[in-house]
Amino acid sequence: MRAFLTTVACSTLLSFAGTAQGQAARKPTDQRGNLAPDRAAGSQQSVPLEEPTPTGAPVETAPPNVPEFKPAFAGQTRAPAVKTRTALQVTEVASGFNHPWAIAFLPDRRMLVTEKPTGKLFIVTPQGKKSAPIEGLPPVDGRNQGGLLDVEVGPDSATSGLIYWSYYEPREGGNGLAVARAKLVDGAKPRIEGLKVIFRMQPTLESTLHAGGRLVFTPDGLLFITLGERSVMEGRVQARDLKSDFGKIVRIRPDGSIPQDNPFVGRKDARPEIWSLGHRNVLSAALDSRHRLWEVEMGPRGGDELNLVEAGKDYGWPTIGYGEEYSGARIHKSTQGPGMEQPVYYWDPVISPSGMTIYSGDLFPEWKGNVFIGGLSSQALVRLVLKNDRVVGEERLLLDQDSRIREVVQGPEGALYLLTDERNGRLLKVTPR
Ligand SMILES: [Ca+2]
Repeated sequence: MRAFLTTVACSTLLSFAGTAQGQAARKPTDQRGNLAPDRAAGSQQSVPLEEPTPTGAPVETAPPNVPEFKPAFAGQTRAPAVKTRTALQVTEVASGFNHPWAIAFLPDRRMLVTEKPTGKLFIVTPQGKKSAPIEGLPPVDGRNQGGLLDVEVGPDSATSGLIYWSYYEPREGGNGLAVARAKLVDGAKPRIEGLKVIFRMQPTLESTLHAGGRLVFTPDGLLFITLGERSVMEGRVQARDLKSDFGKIVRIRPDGSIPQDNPFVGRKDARPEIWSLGHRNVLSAALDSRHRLWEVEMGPRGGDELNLVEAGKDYGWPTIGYGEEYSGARIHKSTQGPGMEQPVYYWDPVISPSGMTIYSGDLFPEWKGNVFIGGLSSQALVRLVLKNDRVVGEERLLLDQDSRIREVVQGPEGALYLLTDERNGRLLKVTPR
């Protein structure tokens, strides 16, 4: 598994020293695009024991949007800046993807790559050769933040060939997030067979925003699905309502059935698939080395959050939080409330998170246990150093790429693979130089 892929396929080699990242290179990070924000974990002690806890100034230097909200504990925001010592090489593996959203590795090291607005799914070789779009996927509602979103290879894919994907599904009376699975049939014209929709977010409502859509398989073969609250007020107010899937993380079996040890099974006032509640729009999620689920959710202005997600817990949106409306209007009376969890960390101004991995590879020993998050409006690969489940250091990498980063995954050989969110979206690979 540690064999390094020496085939550098690409057209372009872009290099930079990670240590040369300075504040001067920072771009404004608090301006999102015109669209409403759209952005979906694993860890242990991420600092080797001999490493001192970082100290000093934070990486963020801009003033907060909501200065009247103060952190609940030291280190909940603006952790000290840290710098990667290893010089990085960024290699463009492939390009020409129309707003790609997700990467998943097949057992043979080829990748599945989704295109959000077109609903197309491609197979890409490690050398960057792209297949024809896989035939047979159901139609998507590709407007705005909808479309074809995450893709995952099933836990038994080597024998079953099953792949899983999430998408905004057009429905009678609106739309909603759905998750489907099928067997991938390889060949010159790849296709799927045995399509089954295993999950449909309820209720149906018309919205092209805040879909959520990250998929995370657990080692015991269960599937977490992150679900946004749809952005429109009718959806937002359901984020803490157990009768609605909006603003929830759910846990199902790969065939769509409900694990009987889910926290709300047996309650008449709750949907049994719900794992956690009170989320806004979770576009970053990953397991740590202890198999715990972490997520980063796209907050309002000044309110992006990192959370450690536990069964049955309420993460507070829209009742509590650290941000405000884009108009500057108040959302929350307070940052804290009874029965509601505090984020482990928050960003004000925001990073606009999408994609997440908790590094477990051998290619970058200094990154073990660190959290990597794609940044859209921040146009950065955000690195967090954790210690005892708190953030003790933050770094913004790849600012010289001038690109919104939609996805970050760890490849089988320990490199990071990224997607840029643009009309000519690129698949990038990050290795030591
Ligand atoms: Ca929260």
